[in-house]
Amino acid sequence: MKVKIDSSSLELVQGDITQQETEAIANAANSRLAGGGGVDGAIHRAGGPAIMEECRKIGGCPTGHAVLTTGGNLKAKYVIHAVGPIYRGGNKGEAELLKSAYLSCLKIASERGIKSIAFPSISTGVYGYPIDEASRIALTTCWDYLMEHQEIELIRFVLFGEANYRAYEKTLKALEQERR
Ligand code: AR6
Repeated sequence: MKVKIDSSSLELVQGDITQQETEAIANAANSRLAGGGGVDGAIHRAGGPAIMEECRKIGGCPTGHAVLTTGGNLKAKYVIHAVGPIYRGGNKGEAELLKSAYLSCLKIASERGIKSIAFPSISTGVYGYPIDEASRIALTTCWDYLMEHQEIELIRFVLFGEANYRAYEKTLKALEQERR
C-alpha cells in the first residue's frame, strides 16, 4: 500500500528490511547499541562487522534517539539505529519516546541528504509495544514529517509477516480516511 504526500511517498510492504535498496534502513536497537535478536540481529548478520565496529565507537544511544552508521555489506548505504521504548503499560512516556525515535531517524536523514529510508516496526517485538498503538504513532509521525519535509522522497515500512503488515495497513487506511 502506498500513500502520496505531496511529491513524497509513504509505503508499506511485507518483507525483510535487510534486503531493502533504500539509501538508509532503520534498526530497532537497544541503548547500548550492543546488537541482539529480532531485526537488530538480522541487520548485523547481513551487514557484517563494520556496523558493530562503528556502534562500539559511538558507545550508546538514549531511548528515543538515533545514530547513523555505515550499512556495511547491506544494499543500503546507511543504518540508522533507533532506540524505541520498552512498553510498560503505556503510562511511562512510551508514546512520546516512540515518536521521538522515528523523528530522530528522519532528522538524521534530512541532515544527511538521504532521500529514501526503510523502517521496521520499532518496539513491537521484544519491547512489547502493542502494534495497533505503535503503528498509529509510527505512521502519523512519518506522515506529518513528510508534509513539512519534501526532501525525503520515500519512507517505506517493511513489515515482517502478514499480521504485522495487516496491522499497519489497517492504521494507514484509517489515517487516510481521517486526513483526506
Ligand atoms: N525485517 C523487518 N522486520 C523485522 C525483521 C526483519 N528482518 N526481523 C524482525 N522484524 P524487534 P524491538 C520485526 O524485537 O521490539 C533486539 O534484541 C519484528 O517482527 O526486532 O524494538 C534489540 O537489540 C517486529 O515487528 O525490536 C533490542 O534489545 C519488529 O521487527 C530489542 O530487540 C521489531 O521487533 C528491541 O526490541
